[in-house]
Amino acid sequence: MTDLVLTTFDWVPEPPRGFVRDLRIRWALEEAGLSYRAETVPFRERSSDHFSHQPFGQVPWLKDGDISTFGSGAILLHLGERSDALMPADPEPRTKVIEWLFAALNSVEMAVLPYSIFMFFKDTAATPGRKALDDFLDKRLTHVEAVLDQRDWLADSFSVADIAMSDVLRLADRFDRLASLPACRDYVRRATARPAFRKAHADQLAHFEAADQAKSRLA
Ligand SMILES: N[C@@H](CCC(=O)N[C@@H](CS)C(=O)NCC(=O)O)C(=O)O
Repeated sequence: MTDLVLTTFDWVPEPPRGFVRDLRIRWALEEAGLSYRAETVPFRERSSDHFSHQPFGQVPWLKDGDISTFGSGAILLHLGERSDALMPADPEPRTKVIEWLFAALNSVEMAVLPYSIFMFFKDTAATPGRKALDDFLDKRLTHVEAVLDQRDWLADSFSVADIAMSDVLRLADRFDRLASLPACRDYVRRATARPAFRKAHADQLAHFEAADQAKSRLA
């Protein structure tokens, strides 16, 4: 029996499908060839047990034997420790992976996420706050573009940093924000063409599709 258990929601509405962060973990597990089992928690009601694993009532979290860890970044790091396919053991390239993993989440996702919320709600009013966010995001993306123009992957080879960064950029791309950033667009294409991404993405979509079918059988 596998000792890796990934927890995600039992169901989510259509818009976030294909973007729920369990995808990052499924992807890493596929890249590393680690078998796992998916478990679910209700999307609608968040229990105290759910909060005991993920203190914000979110997903994903991963159980690895007796260890339970939440947050896609922490989980990617945890899995990186288990597989050279995700993070090299050699200290120099490993440090590069770690810094870029944090940069993906802390420098890029922190700007892409609020932008995506505005776009999702079609809130394009040119308020000062929105303009500041746009400028901030532009700067982050322009710097990532310059880096990706020089190399295929963020560290020496594909790693958990690329899982995080390409998934973050995928969200920007969803709202056409990479239109003038060809290196970012190519990077997202390169990353999402990987068989491990395709499998992880298909598995997430199939998971929520099965939930729809189960719901309609009960209706
Ligand atoms: N920093 C967390 C964020 C987790 C997160 O935002 N999860 C979303 C799904 S992708 C969620 O659970 N949303 C429901 C909610 O916030 O209530 C991570 O990287 O895992």
